[in-house]
Amino acid sequence: MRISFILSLLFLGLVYSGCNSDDLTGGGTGTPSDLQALATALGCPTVVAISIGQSINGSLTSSDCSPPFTGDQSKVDYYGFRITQNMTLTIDQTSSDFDAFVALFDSNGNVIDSDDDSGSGLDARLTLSLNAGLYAIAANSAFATPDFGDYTVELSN
Ligand SMILES: [Ca+2]
Ligand SMILES: [Ca+2]
Repeated sequence: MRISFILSLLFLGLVYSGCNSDDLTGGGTGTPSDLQALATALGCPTVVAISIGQSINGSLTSSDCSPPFTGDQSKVDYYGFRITQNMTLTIDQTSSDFDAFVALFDSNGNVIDSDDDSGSGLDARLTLSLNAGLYAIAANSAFATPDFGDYTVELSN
């Protein structure tokens, strides 16, 4: 098991800095090469690593990337993660500044699912059963016009 795990990492050409608890539970932060792959697929230079159990504060501003939704002039931040086993994860995006909208993309930059208001109030929540792989959370606003302000995105299981 351990050997095959290491071999599969070598096969993928991934370089891990060392073992940590995330590796053992099958949910780990994306490596730099993972994040670069997502950035290329999404057409956005900045993809921030997020791990299971982590909550990150961010803000949408005019200098952020545009989402790949036709005719959508809003802005988006991306958060990347890799899971090494199948699992059910929940993504929450909360904001008191704007109407949160969250989407999940696969490693090819294709949208898997999205949510507007399944959290509290206008907050967004996605719960998905995911296969092992590389994913990007899009922290977005709900409307096709720009909406700026602070938010929090959280990945949990
Ligand atoms: Ca931002
Ligand atoms: Ca919403």
